[in-house]
Amino acid sequence: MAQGRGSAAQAAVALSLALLLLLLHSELADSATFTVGDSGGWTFNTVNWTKGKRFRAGDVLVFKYNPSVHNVVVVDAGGYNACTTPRGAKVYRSGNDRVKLARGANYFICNFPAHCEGGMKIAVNAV
Ligand SMILES: *[C@@H]1O[C@H](CO)[C@@H](O)[C@H](O)[C@H]1NC(C)=O
Ligand SMILES: [Cu+2]
Repeated sequence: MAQGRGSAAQAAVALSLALLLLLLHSELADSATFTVGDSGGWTFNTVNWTKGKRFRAGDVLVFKYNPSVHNVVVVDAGGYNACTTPRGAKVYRSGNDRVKLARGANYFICNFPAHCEGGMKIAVNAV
């Protein structure tokens, strides 16, 4: 009897684990990876690349660029609109940066002189 109950409990645990893995898997399957600017990469006039795309929290943006002439700076709405870099802003400069989107507004600019003004900025709303 005791053994019967034991295996029933084990089966329940196994089932719960299986369900948990299934949930985790579907969460992962849900997240998408986007190459910013598509084949053109992260460059001037990328500002409208986001149009018509649907982003979710946890999706990954891949910024591909030549790091000797561009970078990726995480900014706020003010920094995005005015092309300015807030104090302490996170700067990526590898040339192949993967950035996970947070829920809500995510703003990125290149802060090399005049690049943001040249449309090297994106605003991404992740739901
Ligand atoms: C981006 O879209 C806006 C609004 O439609 C437009 O005025 C602007 O010229 C576009 N910029 C580029 C670089 O295509
Ligand atoms: Cu740039």
